[in-house]
Amino acid sequence: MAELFDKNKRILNAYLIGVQTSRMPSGEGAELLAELRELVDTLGLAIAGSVLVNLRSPTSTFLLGRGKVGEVIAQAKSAGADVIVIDEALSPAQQRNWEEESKLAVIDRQEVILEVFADHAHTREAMLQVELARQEYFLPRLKRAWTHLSRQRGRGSLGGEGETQLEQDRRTVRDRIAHLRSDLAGVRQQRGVQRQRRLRVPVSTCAIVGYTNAGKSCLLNRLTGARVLVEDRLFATLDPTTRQLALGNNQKVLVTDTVGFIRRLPHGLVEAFKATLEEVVFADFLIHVLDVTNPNVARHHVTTLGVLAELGADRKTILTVFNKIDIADPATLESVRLLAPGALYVSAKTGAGIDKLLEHCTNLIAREFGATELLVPPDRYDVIARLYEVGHIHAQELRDDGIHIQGRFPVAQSAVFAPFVVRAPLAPAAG
Ligand SMILES: Nc1nc2c(ncn2[C@@H]2O[C@H](COP(=O)(O)OP(=O)(O)OP(=O)(O)O)[C@@H](O)[C@H]2O)c(=O)[nH]1
Ligand SMILES: [Mg+2]
Repeated sequence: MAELFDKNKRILNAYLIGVQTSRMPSGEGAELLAELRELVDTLGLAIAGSVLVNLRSPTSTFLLGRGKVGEVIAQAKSAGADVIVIDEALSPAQQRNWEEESKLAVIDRQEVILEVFADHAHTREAMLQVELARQEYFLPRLKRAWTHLSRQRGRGSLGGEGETQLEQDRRTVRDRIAHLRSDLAGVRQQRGVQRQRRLRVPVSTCAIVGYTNAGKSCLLNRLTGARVLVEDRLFATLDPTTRQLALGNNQKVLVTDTVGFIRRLPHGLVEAFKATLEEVVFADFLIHVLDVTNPNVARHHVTTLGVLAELGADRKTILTVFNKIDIADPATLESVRLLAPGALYVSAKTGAGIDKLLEHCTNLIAREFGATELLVPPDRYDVIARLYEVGHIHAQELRDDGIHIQGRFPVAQSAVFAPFVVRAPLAPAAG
């Protein structure tokens, strides 16, 4: 949100409007507003004040009723706000109406999240992904009073005579979207090549997923000695980092840290980050990290499972890990127990419970991805192709009796490989 800071070289004041609708569970509006505060703070804006509004029936003009709109604009102005932030998605028309009515910049939760992502993107892929999501968000919003487009506009004479500024802007943004898409396709092809290379290696893969600030990066560092940035701020990580972890029994696993999730993640961002999140989709199993000390941990749990479902990764084996037990009180630990029976309790910070987690991973891999030997009839290349898709093949050899294959295959895919097993993995030691 460079323009918001640069105009007057000072930090701008934001006035936050939380919304509790009748459809939301009671208290959710307040929780979301608290989260919005953190997001806005992460963005570097000062918070001039906030209000939680009860919304019974949304209106198409402003979302809120007219009387309420006048009231909160007056409050925002008397608090010295430069920006109003609304914790609900606004349609382009609603946003424009708010800006015309208040003569202030008005942004919604989606835009805040997009800007936080934009600030935190460092690699080329992340930058392209965020920029694509932002441009798609802006395209229907070019008519607004306050705009991010100053940079594109400065580029000189685009478009022919008689074309309105708006048409020109639309064209600029569309061209930019097309460019971003093609640049991304190039970057992704490269990522695909890297992943293919990894998949050929007979090593299981695991992705660490969870709500933002749960401690995912801290856990990756603890497990693998990686040095991923760990920060007490939202969306510190946007790019996946993969490190190898050596387990007992000579097993290895590649562990990937991923972007955090949040409630009401803009759909465009989920779409844009799908490629990065392929690490999640292709992982053999997931470690779902939850911050037990967060009072909204139950909703974080649901949100993460929801995003996993959106990615098509919700049927994977998930190890649920409650993190930050070093600062949790016993009552909290007891209350989260029901959320995920069988979950593990750790502190990525102090290392407590990590041995147990490693033991679980070792057993899980041995159980679900043990070294298996298969014999496939020589004419069944369809089976071989499927085996490559679902498992890790270390060796393939054509002999007189058929194709001998050694590899590791997830139990969930037994329909594919079980008919051809000649030597099954040894059962793991109990534990
Ligand atoms: N006390 C305590 N703090 C922790 C623990 N694990 C992580 N933290 C803190 O929690 C904050 C977030 O940790 P990160 O590892 O950056 O969290 P993340 O899930 O990677 O967050 P994003 O990348 O922003 O989604 C940091 O301030 C960490 O120091 C823990 O076990 N105990
Ligand atoms: Mg992180």
